[in-house]
Amino acid sequence: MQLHFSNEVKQAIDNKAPIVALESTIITHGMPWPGNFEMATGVEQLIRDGGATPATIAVIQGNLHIGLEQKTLEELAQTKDAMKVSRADMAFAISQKKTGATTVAATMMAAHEAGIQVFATGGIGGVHRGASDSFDISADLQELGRTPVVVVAAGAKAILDIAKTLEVLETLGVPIVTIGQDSFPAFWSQKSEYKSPLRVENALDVASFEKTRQKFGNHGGMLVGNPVPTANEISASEMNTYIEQALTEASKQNISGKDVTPFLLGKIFELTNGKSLETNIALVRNNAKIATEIAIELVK
Ligand code: PSU
Ligand code: MN
Repeated sequence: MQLHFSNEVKQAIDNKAPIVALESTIITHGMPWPGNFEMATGVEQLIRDGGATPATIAVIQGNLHIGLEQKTLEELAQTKDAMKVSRADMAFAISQKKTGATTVAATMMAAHEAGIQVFATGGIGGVHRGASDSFDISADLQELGRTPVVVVAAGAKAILDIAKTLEVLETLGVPIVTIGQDSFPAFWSQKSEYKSPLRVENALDVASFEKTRQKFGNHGGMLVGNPVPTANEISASEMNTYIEQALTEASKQNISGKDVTPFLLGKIFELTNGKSLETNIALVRNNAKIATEIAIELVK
């Protein structure tokens, strides 16, 4: 596949320097303008300041970009009709010359194609509540099962069925390792009621775990759970009332398929008067920092 690299990513690849991939669905479908653009540029800068190169991934008019120039990123953040591109849509978006934002699944796929080993996001997609009827299980999970990229996330959102999400990842052979606590993080809140299968204390431990894992062939992805900072968390009990309302609204309006996650995020943003967005930005930044440390250690 022909990849379109930004200048800084091209240089980093030539120098074998550390690179951190970033997704773009969070920009177009996860947050409103202009907070989405501020988040995206802020996170990129944080990665540079930490000593790595950011590579925001998206499909722009049919070209798969690994790293976006500032102007392109700004345009994408304002695009109202960008496709939400998961693994299933990638080749379609490219062949049909579409502009689309990549999900966790598609970003992993593209990052791996570009030789990038580490990716920072907010939260992964997972098994939706009510999945036994809807069968709604994010392609992010399958991707973690097959593509060798380390994904740093603040866990999975409580809009999902976290217990089933953990079970599916276990079935797929995906290690789930949480940094600094026993509980698997719940996105807006530091702790879920579920135990993380594995625990390490810092980014260096993750890197050494990953280096060992790389000695096995076909090792698939790894999920690193990094809890939201204390100052930015919203308690699970407070979030639960908003989540219940958002879920009720989604079922009333018959929201299904790709629209479910963006709809719920948008509703929760409204219900929290934007507070959920502040938390979302803080946790993505926190994940970018850890991902940068992991990426630096992995190229050593
Ligand atoms: N988590 C967020 N914000 C997001 C998403 C997840 O905090 O915008 C996006 C990611 O791109 C993830 C996608 O890959 O939602 C999952 O969508 P689905 O459930 O349709 O697979
Ligand atoms: Mn889905």
